[in-house]
Amino acid sequence: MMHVTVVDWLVIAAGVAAIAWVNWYFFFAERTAVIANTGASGRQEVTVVVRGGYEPSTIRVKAGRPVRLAFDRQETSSCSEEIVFPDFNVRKFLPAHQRTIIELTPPKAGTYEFSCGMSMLHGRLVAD
Ligand SMILES: [Cu+2]
Repeated sequence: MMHVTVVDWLVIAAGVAAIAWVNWYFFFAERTAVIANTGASGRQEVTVVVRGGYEPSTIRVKAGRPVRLAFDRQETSSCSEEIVFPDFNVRKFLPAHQRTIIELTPPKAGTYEFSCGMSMLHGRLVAD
């Protein structure tokens, strides 16, 4: 017969907590997703507030159509001073307390990550 120790229970509890956290994290990320507004030109527009992270951090767009992102940086913390879109070869400086426009077109459906220059803050464009 299997002998279950307190340590075993702690390992199991930690595993369950980790799974719950991952589920919550992705659920929360989906909940905070926004769908880009589409103007008459067909261009998709979103404002992203940069303050200790990206808000919203998940942006849903249509693939194959231009996206205009306005990064509104409301802090001076050096962490967020650069924005990087590796899939688009974009690396741009975001001046504090200003809006910086980045335009790109997701070529096909998929998830395109973006981050700060040190890869500490994360967001994503989800194109479908
Ligand atoms: Cu950073």
